[in-house]
Amino acid sequence: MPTRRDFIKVAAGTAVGTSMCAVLAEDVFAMTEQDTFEQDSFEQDSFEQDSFEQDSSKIPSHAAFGLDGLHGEAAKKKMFFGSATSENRIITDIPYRTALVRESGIIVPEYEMKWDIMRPSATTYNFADADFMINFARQNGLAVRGHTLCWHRALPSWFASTANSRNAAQLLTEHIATVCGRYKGRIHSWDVVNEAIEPTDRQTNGLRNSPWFRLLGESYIETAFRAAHQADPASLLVYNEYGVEFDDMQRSDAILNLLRRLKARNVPLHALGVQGHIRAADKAKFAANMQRFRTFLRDVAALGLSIIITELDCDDTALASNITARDEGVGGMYGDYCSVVMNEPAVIGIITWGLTDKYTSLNSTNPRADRLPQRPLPLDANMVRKNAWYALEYWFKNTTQRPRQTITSVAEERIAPTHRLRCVPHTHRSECAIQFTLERSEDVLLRLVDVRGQDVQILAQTRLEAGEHHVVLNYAPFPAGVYFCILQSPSFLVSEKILLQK
Ligand code: 9MR
Repeated sequence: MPTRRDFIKVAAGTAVGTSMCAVLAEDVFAMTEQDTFEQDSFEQDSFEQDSFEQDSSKIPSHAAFGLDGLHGEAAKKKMFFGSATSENRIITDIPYRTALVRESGIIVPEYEMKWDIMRPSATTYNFADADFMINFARQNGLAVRGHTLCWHRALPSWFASTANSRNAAQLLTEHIATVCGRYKGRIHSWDVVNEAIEPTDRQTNGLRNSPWFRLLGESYIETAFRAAHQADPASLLVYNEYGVEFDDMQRSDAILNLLRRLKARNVPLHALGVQGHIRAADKAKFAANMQRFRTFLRDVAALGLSIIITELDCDDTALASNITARDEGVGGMYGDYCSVVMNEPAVIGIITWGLTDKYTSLNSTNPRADRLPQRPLPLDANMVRKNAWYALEYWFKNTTQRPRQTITSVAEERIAPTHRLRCVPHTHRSECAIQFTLERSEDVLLRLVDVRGQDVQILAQTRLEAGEHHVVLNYAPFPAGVYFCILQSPSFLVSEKILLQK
């Protein structure tokens, strides 16, 4: 997995400008206000503070902090929308990152919080990648789901030879205390235990014959939840599972019974995560099982649990090559799926497993026979919204409002970064006044991108001192329309939508 160091190498070789190129990889994250870099001077002449204040009211507030994507729609119903993501994509792909921040209110690290990344050895931790994700989220007003504290996959190579029945409980509780403790108060919900049921393994209660089960028996599940609650009492604790949408009821019955046993023992468990890995091939099967799926969700809700759709994507391997037909097939499946889950008040949010087809893990786990990339997600590889996106939007618009927003703080936090970036167009002179404030001396990149996330102009790339900065964009050469102004540094990224009119 690429590290922050890789990012800087990429940045130095490509998009980031001259002053940053001189900075050695290791130094960027360690730079302090004492560092001396030449500072390009910004144009300040034609910027008028008064007119800035006056004009800023014309910008619709929801657009100004990125609530005009799917999360914005979800939030109107006190729900949330988010997606799985990872460090490398965030760092290297600006159009993607712009789309991520625009569409999501919550993110989940696809790799960075798994044992194989966090635990180089039985006694050490790697927090760098998870820290990056948490900091990125915080700086962009996004909530974070933690994934995952206890799973039979993604275990480090030392695990099999080191863990035994005498030390396994200690290993698990120590890991959870350390990781949950470190991120206490910053995680909306933790996938505490992932995929513990597999009836075909023929173990007691339909439990999966996982390393954790072999070492500790069923008690590992309770142990994990209690440890997570102790370390981070404010986090919503989730049992996360797949394969409940259409089965012979063996899986869903086993899951429901596990949830019942946990609740009966007063285990701190707050929600079921329904992964939602669906396949376009299963359209008829899904329709035939809809009622059973609905009943399952209601039975879960009857236990007093919330439900989060945690990993939605739609495998398109069964569909012919034609892109339009595939997008319609996948979008149709999203619609069918939403017609069930959005109608259940216990379902509080939807997370897709990736946001864009560009980074779906399905191409490696289940490649298409024709070798074309799969199209399972709401945005295509160019960040253009597809049928699946519109299906989600439709259902967020048409679902009933949930009683309580579980990530209220996101909407508030999203406002904060905009204090650092404000853009006010002056139509009569085709200029846009851009103002931002830096809390400390940083290397910044300020750019104008179009609605597809393509660069239109680099406005500044330099190291700047702490304080307020002004830039004037002359947009006379560009067509009128909607653009995004993006300000980024190694420690934050903020964007603002601007309507440039002439
Ligand atoms: O999408 C993830 C894939 O890239 C990883 O290689 C794999 C192992 O870490 O995990 C995948 O994500 C899984 C998630 O963590 C749990 N539910 C099933 C997901 C898809 O396999």
